[in-house]
Formats: sequence, C-alpha cells, structure tokens
Amino acid sequence: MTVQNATPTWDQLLELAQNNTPQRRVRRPGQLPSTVPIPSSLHKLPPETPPSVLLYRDTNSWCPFCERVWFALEEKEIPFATEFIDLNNKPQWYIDLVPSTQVPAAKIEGELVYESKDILLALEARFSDLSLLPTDPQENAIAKLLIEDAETNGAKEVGYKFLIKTCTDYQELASLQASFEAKLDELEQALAKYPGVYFLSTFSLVDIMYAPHLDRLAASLPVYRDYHIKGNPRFPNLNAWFAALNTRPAFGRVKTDATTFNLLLPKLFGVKPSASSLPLEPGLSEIVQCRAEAAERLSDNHSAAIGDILKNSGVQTLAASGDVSAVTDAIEFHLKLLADYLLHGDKTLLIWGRVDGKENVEPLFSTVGAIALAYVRNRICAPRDMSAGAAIAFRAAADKVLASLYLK
Ligand SMILES: N[C@@H](CCC(=O)N[C@@H](CS)C(=O)NCC(=O)O)C(=O)O
Repeated sequence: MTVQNATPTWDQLLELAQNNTPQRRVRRPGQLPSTVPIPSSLHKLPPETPPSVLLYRDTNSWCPFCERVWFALEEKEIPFATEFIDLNNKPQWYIDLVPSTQVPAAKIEGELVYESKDILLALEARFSDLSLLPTDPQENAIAKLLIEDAETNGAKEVGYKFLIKTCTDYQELASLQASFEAKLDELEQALAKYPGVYFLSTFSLVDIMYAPHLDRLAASLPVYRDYHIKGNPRFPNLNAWFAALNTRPAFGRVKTDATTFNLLLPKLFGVKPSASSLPLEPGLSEIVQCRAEAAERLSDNHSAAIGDILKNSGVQTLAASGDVSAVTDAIEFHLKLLADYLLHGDKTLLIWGRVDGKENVEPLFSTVGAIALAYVRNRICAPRDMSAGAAIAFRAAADKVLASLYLK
C-alpha cells in the first residue's frame, strides 16, 4: 500500500472535525473574506428576524478598533450582522454614510454610530443585559473617566511609535522605550486600584478599550524591538490582566494570534523583525477543540486552499511540462496529512522521512508538500480564517508535519 492510499477522504476528515468542535463559518463564494464566523448569539433570534445591530468592519479583521466592538458584542451576547468594508477600496456608499469614513461603524436599531468608544457606550445604553459598566454610581463614574483616559492618555500611540518608528540611533530607541514603559507603569498602577485583575472591580468596557491594542503590542514588541511585556517582572498586574483576558471565551473568538500580527507588520508598516519569532503559545495547540476547528476549516475549505497554494506559493514551477496534476495531488495529500494530524495527534502516521521512506515517496512529492505546508502555515490569518487558538494549533501541526518530511 502506498502512503497516498492510507489517507482519509476530505468528507471523513470534515465529519470527524465537526464532531469535535461546534465552531462553524458561513461561506461567501466570490466575496472577501471568503468565510465569516457566526456570531455566537445569533441562534437566540427567532427565525427570519434580522439582528438589530449591524457592524461595519474591515475585510481582513485586523482593525483593533473593530475588535473592541466585536469583543463587546460577544461579551454581551448580542446577535449582530456584519458588513465588511475593504479599506483599500472603500465603497462610495460607506464614504457617504460615515462622516469619519473609518471602521468600525454600527447601525443600532437603524441609528448610525461611529468611533469605537461611542459604539461601545451606545451598545451599553441600548442593551442593559450583561452590563459592561459597574452598577455602583461612584464606580460607574470612574469607569467613564477611565474609558476616556484609555482614548486620550497616549499609551497606545506611544506603544505603536516604539514598535514601528525608524530610529536614527540607539538613544532615540531607548527614549521611545522609556516613554512606553512610563505609560505601562501608569496602567500597572491603575490595575492595582480595585481588587481582582481588571481595571475595575469586574471586567468592563475599560478592559475592552485596552485589550486589542495591548495584545498587539505584547505580541509584536518582542519580535520587532526585543522588548517583552509578557513575563516582564516589572508588570505583574498587566501579566495577570492578560492571563485573565485569555480565559474569556469572547476574547478567544475575536482576538488575533501573535504570528498573524508579526507577519503583517512588515506589510502594514514597512518594519523589519529584530529578533527571532516567539515560540507558538504553548498549550493551545494541544486543545482538542482548537485542533478540530483548524481541521474543520482546512477540510471545509480545501479546494480554495489548494487553489491558493498552486497560484501563490511558487509550487507550479515544479510542474513537468505545465501539467499540474501531480503537483495538485501532492498538495492535497499533505493538506490531508495535516488535517489528519490535527485530529489524531501523534496517532497519525506521518511520512517520517523522505530519505527513509523513499520507496513510497517520490522526491517531487515531498518537495511540493514542504512548500505547501510552509506556505499555508504562514498564509492563514486569525481571526479572518479561523480563531486565534485554531490558528496556533494549525501552525504547530504544520511545523510538525513539515519536520516529519525530512526527518531521518
Ligand atoms: N478613532 C477611531 C479609529 C478607527 C480607525 O483608525 N480605523 C482604521 C482601521 S484600524 C480605518 O478605518 N482606517 C482607514 C482610514 O482611515 O481610511 C475609532 O476608535 O473607531
């Protein structure tokens, strides 16, 4: 029996994956993004009832301000619809509709609101269930001040400047770092004001205002500035805050993984990494639901993934006389191996060595497989294509399968 014959079908892989995760996406053929997550509370609406909230957000799900609003909608379990705006080619109707022309914007019961902070406050005013503001009047007043402060205190701007500014000398870089650390010290003190790990006595809009920005900075500063917030003993409260945020299911649905941020930064801001990338966040790649979600995405979307790899990874140059069938077969085989490994972990029979397995595996086969796996490992974006946890599991599994191809 050849290695190829041992692989399951995509339908078998999809069924097994779906048995192990409730996560599903809606396919949108011919549109960007090509799949979208289903808001976790949409099922609460009676059939045929349109949600009373419409969120306008960026096509690629990279915008931290949109993430704030999405995070609050998921925390408050509000069913909502989404309209995606291509920021590189904004439709005229959107420019006419939204005075700032930026995302996010929202229609709440038909009324347009824009600016993420104002949308958060409007959602809070309209949907009192699962409140994200304290009921105690004094703490509520402090919450409003802290929300305003999160918008105006410059912490995120100073952080992004430290991350992306081209510095002429070391002193300039050191001064940017010192300014950012001073802001982090202020946040560290703010987090100490109430018992518990959040900015107020419970999780609130204040946390949501900071979460997407601090999460991006904590993921990218180690790689681009060799500077760590996470694990830094100077910031114990911030570290406890990050740990608590990461236990919130709503944050798990909306956040981006560190690799997505770090792969995007050169494209977005023209910066270059100064340190090697961080290891994939430990633990998540072992969680069955994360692995199953990654396998579900891959199995459900395999035709598009194969098409993308064929078109964009350079693998077509290996096709003999322009016949891509052998290349396509090899891509498909390795993607199935990846899905199978995600679902069965170490029980999956990996190739374990082109050298040792050469009776079974043609060199072209492994070469194409290696390119396909390396390409797709970095091609996926969270949460555009799958949740951050699934993306981490996906990348970890791709690394493992890739390593198996040439292991002696
Ligand atoms: N202050 C705004 C900032 C929103 C913002 O900067 N959005 C960016 C995407 S991350 C945008 O729409 N950029 C496109 C543009 O400015 O034309 C908010 O909080 O909503």
